[in-house]
Amino acid sequence: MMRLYGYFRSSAAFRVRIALNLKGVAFESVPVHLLKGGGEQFSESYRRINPASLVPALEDDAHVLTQSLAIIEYLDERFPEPALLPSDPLDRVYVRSIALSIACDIHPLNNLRVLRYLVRELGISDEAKSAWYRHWVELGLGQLEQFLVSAGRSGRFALGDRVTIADVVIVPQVFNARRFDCDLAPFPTLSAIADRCIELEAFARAQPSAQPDSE
Ligand SMILES: N[C@@H](CCC(=O)N[C@@H](CS)C(=O)NCC(=O)O)C(=O)O
Repeated sequence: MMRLYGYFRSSAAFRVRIALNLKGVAFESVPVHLLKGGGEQFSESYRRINPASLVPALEDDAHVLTQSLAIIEYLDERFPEPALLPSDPLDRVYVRSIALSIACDIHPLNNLRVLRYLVRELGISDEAKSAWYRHWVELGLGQLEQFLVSAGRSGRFALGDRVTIADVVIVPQVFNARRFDCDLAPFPTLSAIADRCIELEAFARAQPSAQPDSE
């Protein structure tokens, strides 16, 4: 059975849990507590699994896979149904560009290690840290909302009425934004997509509160 090293609140691990559930692939969750004792991601045993000290990592037999989007594409290649990447090249670039705008342009700025560095090394206050967080989320999601609206390609989900990799990445980011009290009113399309997704069992079962390590 595959083993997923993750943390209930990690949005990158959340993406992979959704993809595994959509594919109907059984997996064992191995919690890596990102805060306890300075962070279990820095332990020697976890660094042997992922030298980057980040979750998720997926173990498939003797292979350790890292980077949530690479893992999701691997799962899509190994378990083609239901496809998370559409077949048409223009559909593919569209959903990938949504996924990457979150995974590359929003999420890394607000990752735990970045927030920690701002507070511990640069000495910014908790209020300033929250302002930083909300700034990048609200800017990034605002631009993504605009992108979706101008493209006019969304239906129940980001691309029409079928779940794709775009939705798999949107949902955890919207969850995070809600957790950090970002104002989601300016992003009605993204919020509605996230609300429709979470009604699906594969998404609901992957959410932070449903994880064994949830606090
Ligand atoms: N680009 C990576 C990001 C992984 C990542 O940043 N994971 C976060 C949790 S969402 C983490 O492990 N943070 C630990 C830390 O910042 O120390 C991916 O998509 O897998």
